[in-house]
Amino acid sequence: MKTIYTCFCTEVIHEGHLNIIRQARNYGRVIVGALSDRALIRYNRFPTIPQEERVRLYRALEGVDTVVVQDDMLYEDVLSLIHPDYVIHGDNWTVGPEAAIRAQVLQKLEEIGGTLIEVPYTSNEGVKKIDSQLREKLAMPEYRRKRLRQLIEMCPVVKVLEAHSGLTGLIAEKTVVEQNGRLDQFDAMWVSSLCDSTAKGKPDIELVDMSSRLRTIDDIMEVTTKPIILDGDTGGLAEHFMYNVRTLERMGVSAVIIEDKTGLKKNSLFGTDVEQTQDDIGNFSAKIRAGKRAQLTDDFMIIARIESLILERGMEDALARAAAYVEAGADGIMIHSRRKDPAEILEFCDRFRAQDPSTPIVVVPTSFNVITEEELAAHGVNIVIYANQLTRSAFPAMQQTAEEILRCHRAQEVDARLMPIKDIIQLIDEL
Ligand code: SPV
Ligand code: MG
Repeated sequence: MKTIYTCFCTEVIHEGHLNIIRQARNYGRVIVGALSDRALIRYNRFPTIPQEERVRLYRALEGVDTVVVQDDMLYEDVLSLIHPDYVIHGDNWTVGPEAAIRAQVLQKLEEIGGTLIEVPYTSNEGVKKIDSQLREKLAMPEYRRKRLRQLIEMCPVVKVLEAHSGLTGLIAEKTVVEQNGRLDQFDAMWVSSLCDSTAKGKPDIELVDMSSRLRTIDDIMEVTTKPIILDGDTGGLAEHFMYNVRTLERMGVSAVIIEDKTGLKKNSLFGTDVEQTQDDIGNFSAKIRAGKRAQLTDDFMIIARIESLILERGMEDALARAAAYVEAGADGIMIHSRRKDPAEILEFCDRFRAQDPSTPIVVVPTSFNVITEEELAAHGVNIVIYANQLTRSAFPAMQQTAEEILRCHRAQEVDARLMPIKDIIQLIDEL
């Protein structure tokens, strides 16, 4: 008997999936691939039920003979393994980033002598409703909050993009690229103090207060589902930090990163060009402990940021602080540097990993931008934050447009490089 293969990544079975199975049965034994969690988070959307449960869900469907796990969004390995006579898929993958996956399936089928069957994609009100309900579920605080910890477990490296508004949040949420057939996207968002302040035309000195920062977070949360890491600056007074931890946790923020500075905080990228004071280990550890005491769930993370390299206090100081902050309960360590050469960051990561194999390490490669995510992961880094590149790309574009309109006394000259009006009015999905 012939075999037919299809890959599912859903956690709710709707008419469209049942139609695929119904059609597949006409060709032979039906094998369903369950896309693994690891592959799913890059391909589509974050799973709210574990891989094993999805396997059970598919296995229980009438007409399904076998379920296998497909561990890569490309079909190469799974098709080599099961050699099906047919692959069946909806016809919605002929355009967009998924087209590359389809092309690769066609190539593989030619090699193994199989045929691709495409059926009209089912899109109706019921299917759209299920889709939007799944998105809403992911936006709920209890799902969003724990997702950062889940990502750290699942991914070789968690990739985080800065967001300071609904619009930048949408870019972090929705940007997907296809490269060599594989799709890629960001995992989480960083609410940067620098960019949140800059967007408000204010300096990055803890002047934009927590109420305003929470408002920014809320704007982002309204339109996204990905987890949020807040740049919590110094965390303020320990007594205030405790209340803020509760608030952030309740909102569904996944982590706050606080830096071991005290007094008037200035942006770290100024380094020693401006006066900045590092907190002492005892005080800062007490703040971490206070935050951890206030925390109610196991999901939320308090990450300690070490400024020793920024303030040129040396590697030994940075490592001693890392050990002390972990001892105080920090759920992760962020190490920062403003050198172009990543050597000191890598030395810290190697030496910290030798003393602590599991506490997550976070880096912000703004200055040391030559290094790739993969290289950082090889030195034990878990989270990479692209902290300000969106703001730095938007500002010059806007400034150039403003200057050119002034020079030309009209807007025609700038129009060619602008987003078409028809695209901007359709940019935001309506309910
Ligand atoms: C921020 O994005 O506000 C940060 C990272 O704190 S840095 O600007 O590099 O200090
Ligand atoms: Mg900051």
